[in-house]
Amino acid sequence: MVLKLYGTAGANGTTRIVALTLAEKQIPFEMVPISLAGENKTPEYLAIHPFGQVPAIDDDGFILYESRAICRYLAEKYQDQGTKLIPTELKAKARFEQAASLEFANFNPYAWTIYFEGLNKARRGVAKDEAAYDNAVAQLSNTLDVYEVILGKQKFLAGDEFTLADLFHIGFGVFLAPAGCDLMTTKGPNITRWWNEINARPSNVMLKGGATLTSNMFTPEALHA
Ligand SMILES: N[C@@H](CCC(=O)N[C@@H](CS)C(=O)NCC(=O)O)C(=O)O
Repeated sequence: MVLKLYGTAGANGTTRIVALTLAEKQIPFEMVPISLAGENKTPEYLAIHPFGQVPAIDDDGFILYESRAICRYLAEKYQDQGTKLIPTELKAKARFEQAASLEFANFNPYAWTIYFEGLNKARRGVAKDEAAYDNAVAQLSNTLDVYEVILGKQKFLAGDEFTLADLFHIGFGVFLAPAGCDLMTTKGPNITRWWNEINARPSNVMLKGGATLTSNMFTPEALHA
């Protein structure tokens, strides 16, 4: 049975990183769009994801939720297919886990707050909490000061190869500029080089263009069009 991806049709945020992983690994999938206007809280969907969130997958009866766990599972299951997203050598893998932890602890909380305060609330006509937004920008700026040093010594966050640790940044990183925060392209030349490169992964370019996430959309032809 083909893998089912439950997510938002616009492939935003956490759905985006699973979609990008499917594309990088060239894994066939069926897209099951879930509307966050209530479809995610139905008993049927809660049986798949007990928190009523997206994304989730059903891989031939194996249900998994939490976007980063899904990406790791897919990268390891299809280790020899497509882009190698998790190193196998012990120390390289440890460096990957180090970089993935940085994203989760030192990048995502601030990027998410900037998105939520600066873009999500604006779209809903709700006033932004200026203090929360400014604090998140200041914290993200501190994180990026360190990224600038790391990326001055290596091409990507876990070393010289692109990994899931870089890919995880794309989910909410793409929302920063539309939310009024230009740090990814103004903070330093090494961050700009890195961000421009990962942001230009062909699957992300397709989704940034506003494409609706559909089953098996990442054919080699579409990715290299
Ligand atoms: N830690 C979870 C977060 C998932 C999450 O927050 N998903 C959002 C969409 S990006 C959602 O489903 N929101 C609806 C809700 O929480 O009710 C993951 O990475 O999968």
